[in-house]
This record gives sequence, C-alpha cells and structure tokens, in this order.
Amino acid sequence: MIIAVIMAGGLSTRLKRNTEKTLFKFNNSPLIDYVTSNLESSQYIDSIVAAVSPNTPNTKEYLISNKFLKFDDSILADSNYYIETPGNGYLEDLSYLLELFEKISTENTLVIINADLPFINNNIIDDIIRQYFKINTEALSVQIPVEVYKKYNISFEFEYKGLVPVGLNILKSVNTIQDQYELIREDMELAINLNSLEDVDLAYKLLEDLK
Ligand SMILES: Nc1nc2c(ncn2[C@@H]2O[C@H](COP(=O)(O)OP(=O)(O)OP(=O)(O)O)[C@@H](O)[C@H]2O)c(=O)[nH]1
Ligand SMILES: [Mg+2]
Repeated sequence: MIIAVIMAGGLSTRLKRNTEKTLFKFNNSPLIDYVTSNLESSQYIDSIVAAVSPNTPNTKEYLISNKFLKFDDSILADSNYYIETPGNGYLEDLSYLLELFEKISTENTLVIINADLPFINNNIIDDIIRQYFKINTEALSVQIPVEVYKKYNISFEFEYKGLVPVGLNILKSVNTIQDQYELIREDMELAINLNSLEDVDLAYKLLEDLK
C-alpha cells in the first residue's frame, strides 16, 4: 500500500496567531484541506493518515468532524485516519510513526508530507511517486534549488549545498536508516510553504499572479 502521512502536530510558533497552522485559513480553506484533497486525488495513494499531537487538539477535532477515523493497528484502502503522535518534534515523531507502521507491515510505502503547502497539486504528487518507483531506492527526499525561493521571495528554514528540502519525503515502512535519493525539482508550488504572516501575504500575491 502507499500511505500518505500528513505531519500536522507542530507548534505553529512562527505564525504568531492564536490558531493551529494546519487550520489557518488561506483563501477560505484550512491549510490542511489543500494537502488532504490533493492526496485524495492522487492515483497512487491508498489511504491518508494525519499525524496530530498535543500541540494540535483543534486539528484533531476538525479531522474527526471530517470523518477521519482513529488509527489503531490496521489500515484500509480509501480511508482517512488521524493518529496521535507525542509532539516532541518532527524527526522524533517521524521515527515514532515509522516504528508503528513497521509493526503493521514492512512492505508499505509512506509519503510523508507537510500540512502547509497550499499550492500543491495531485499531478506533482503523482509525478514524484512515479519517480520514486523508477529510481528504486528506499527513500526519496524532494529538494528545491534555493534560487527558486529567492526568485519568489519565499522563506526557507534550511539550506544545504544550494538545496532546500520541501517537506515531502517517501520512505519504506521500516524504522531504519534508509538509502536516500535527492530528487531535485523546481516547482514553486512545492516551495511555497506558509510559516509566518509574511509568507501568507506573499502566497496571496502569488495567487493573484497565477490568475
Ligand atoms: N506530528 C508532528 N508534526 C509536526 C511536528 N513538528 C512539525 N510538524 C508538522 O510538520 C509540518 C512542517 O512543520 P513547520 O512548518 O515547522 O510547522 P510548525 O512546527 O507547526 O511551525 P513552527 O513552530 O513555526 O516551526 C507542519 O505541518 C507541522 O504541523 C511534530 O513534532 N509532530
Ligand atoms: Mg517547526
């Protein structure tokens, strides 16, 4: 199975708003809805699991009201689940998730994605999944040249050798160090992640430009 995992348990510190970033409304929709609906339109993704945490209680309630089921120890195709991770940090919670998925099966593929990518679309997601299976490594990390961020004035958290990881990774469902291929793409749709209110302003401008 190909399972999408939406990381949705962060602290939303940089947004400086009294709201969980996942529920922050951009262009009238909560951020998490963009990622969810594009994952639902993917031709490869079988199910979606949103990883909430004690930092995001309202996101959990929101997902429950949107018919996300509580994840236990099995997973059915065409279903959406939420799972409660400890909320100790992205990497810590990712490792927690890998351990949990490993217990279910070591044969699943996990598409780990951030919840703050309002410009993402299902064609990009499917294109990346196709490339992952073509390359045939255990893990894939999507990276965008820093020039793309600079061109659009988009903020980024981390740069290494001129590349910025976008928060879209594909992994096997095993909690071990996995051989990783770095997939370099130039889509501004993947680069636009909303961290601060400045990013939100910029995203509205880009939305106008795209019209
Ligand atoms: N489950 C889980 N998700 C996380 C955690 N940290 C970040 N995320 C999610 O990962 C995605 C990318 O994280 P960030 O953009 O840094 O969001 P954030 O951590 O809420 O915001 P900042 O506090 O400003 O860093 C977001 O969708 C977060 O909700 C965590 O510890 N656990
Ligand atoms: Mg963070």
